[in-house]
Amino acid sequence: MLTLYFCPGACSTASHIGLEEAGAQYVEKPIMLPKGEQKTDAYLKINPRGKVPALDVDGKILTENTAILAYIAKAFPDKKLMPADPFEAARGISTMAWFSNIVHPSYTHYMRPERFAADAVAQPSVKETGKKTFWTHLQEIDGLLAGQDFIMGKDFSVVDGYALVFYGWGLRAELPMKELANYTAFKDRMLQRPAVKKVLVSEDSVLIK
Ligand SMILES: N[C@@H](CCC(=O)N[C@@H](CS)C(=O)NCC(=O)O)C(=O)O
Repeated sequence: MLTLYFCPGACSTASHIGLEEAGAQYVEKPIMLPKGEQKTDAYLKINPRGKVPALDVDGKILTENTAILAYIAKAFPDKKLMPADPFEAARGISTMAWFSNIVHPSYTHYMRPERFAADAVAQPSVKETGKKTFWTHLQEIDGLLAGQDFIMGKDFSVVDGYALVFYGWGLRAELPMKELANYTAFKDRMLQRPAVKKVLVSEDSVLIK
């Protein structure tokens, strides 16, 4: 049995899309970050780091989008959610690691500057730098999509749901997302996918406003 712990609009949307694209049977457990539900004793028993997503697989917990998405792709091989070629599959993991380690934290600097500078005077600069850095990463993602439909090439993979999360965050940060023509076409292509649409509607995503 699979149970996904997620928050609408958070990076956990990537894992949510992965499960839906896999056609998996799973239970949804929303953890509302704005209400601090990630810090409750009950949730800290699931993920002591107090973060979403977490995926319960038959009573064992997997955290980190990169691992959850790699697991989903392996667990549902018929869906071909990662390239079959070992090098290409590793390249997919590499891109997700970059999303997780570099792209996501730049947005966190923008959203939560107080986590990076205790001095309130320094926080506006942390916020501004985070936003600028996030934008350069979005431009890089736009470049990755030049001449291809999906992040890994011509075929959809679990990496794509993760890439879509940052488009939505760019909209939230009021960045000029329309300037990113490849990324915008990709976002529109993703919205045509019934599984993606279902998740975004259920999460009341900024991507479908
Ligand atoms: N690298 C992790 C990042 C997880 C993460 O930072 N999740 C955020 C939501 S986007 C969270 O749960 N934040 C709650 C908090 O920091 O209190 C992943 O990809 O799963």
